[in-house]
Amino acid sequence: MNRRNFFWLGAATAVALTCFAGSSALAQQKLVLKATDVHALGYPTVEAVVRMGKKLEQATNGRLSVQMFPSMQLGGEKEMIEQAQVGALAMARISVGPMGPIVPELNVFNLPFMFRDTAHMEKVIDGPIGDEMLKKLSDHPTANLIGLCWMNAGTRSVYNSKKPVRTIDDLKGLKIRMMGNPVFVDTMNALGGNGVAMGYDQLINALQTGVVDGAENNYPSYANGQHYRYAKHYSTTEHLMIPEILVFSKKIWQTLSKADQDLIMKLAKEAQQEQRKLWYEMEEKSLKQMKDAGVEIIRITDKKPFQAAVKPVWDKYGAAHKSLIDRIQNVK
Ligand code: GTR
Repeated sequence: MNRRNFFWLGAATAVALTCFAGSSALAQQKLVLKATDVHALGYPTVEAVVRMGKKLEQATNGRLSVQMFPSMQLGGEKEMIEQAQVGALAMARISVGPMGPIVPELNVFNLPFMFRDTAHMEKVIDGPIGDEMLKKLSDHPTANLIGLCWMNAGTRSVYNSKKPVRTIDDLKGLKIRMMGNPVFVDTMNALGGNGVAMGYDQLINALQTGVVDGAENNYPSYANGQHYRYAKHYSTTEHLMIPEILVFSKKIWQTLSKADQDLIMKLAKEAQQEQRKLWYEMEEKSLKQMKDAGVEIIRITDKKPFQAAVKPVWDKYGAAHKSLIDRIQNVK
């Protein structure tokens, strides 16, 4: 080897070494994954993601961690979805409610009285249909989100400030806030009320000022969100059972190694089961909180008139997804 070649070889090795050192330094670089939720610290969905973050930190010796922004600190669910889409945050725990307009198949979960009971819903999200729907979201060409896992959110029932709703006729004339997705406004209108689409972040104010007479949600959101302060009549209409979803920004996901992606997926599946336990505890705690606060809980045992009234909603939103609906209904 002459002197000149020797020089070039040396230079090339130096470049290669620098690149290697650079990429391994990059691999070792700490990454803080920002996560958000509309609910406060201690709420089952928030707690499950916080715990997932701790496990992630431990498994990677602190290289990957999760920073939680609870209580709508980064806005409502619409804003959360948008921020995850552009990579301004890594993880968002959102209801499937506002996801329907983005991935049409997901809207099937948003149909009123879709699931027979909680056990049915859990079987669907834990099974092949649940996996398929997460994949539908992850593969969606413009959603820019990865579906990590599902979470429980109980059943949603109507509450209002005006009067006890005992039958479907009592809903007439009530302005009820619904999540921002036409399927929900149509559902409330079909039930005889006036559905008003609004973000969760605006709801407490709207209840307080009388912009709406009421809303609909599960016990934990109603109790933790302090909605009972303004709307004391809670009627167990149980018209919606919508699972929640933990999404990851595709933009950030694509920068992660396969091993890190697999680890996050694994921990998310664990979070799905952990959240469920926390959920049932929180439901009980919330019901007690409601009773202590003097909420009038009206038990509606005959759901038939409510189910019959939403038939047009099924015709409008379900027709395009008949085979998926059949498969869900056949899950025993
Ligand atoms: C809650 C749910 C939130 C949000 C909220 C709403 O039950 O956990 O993600 O969707 O309802 O009504 O907007």
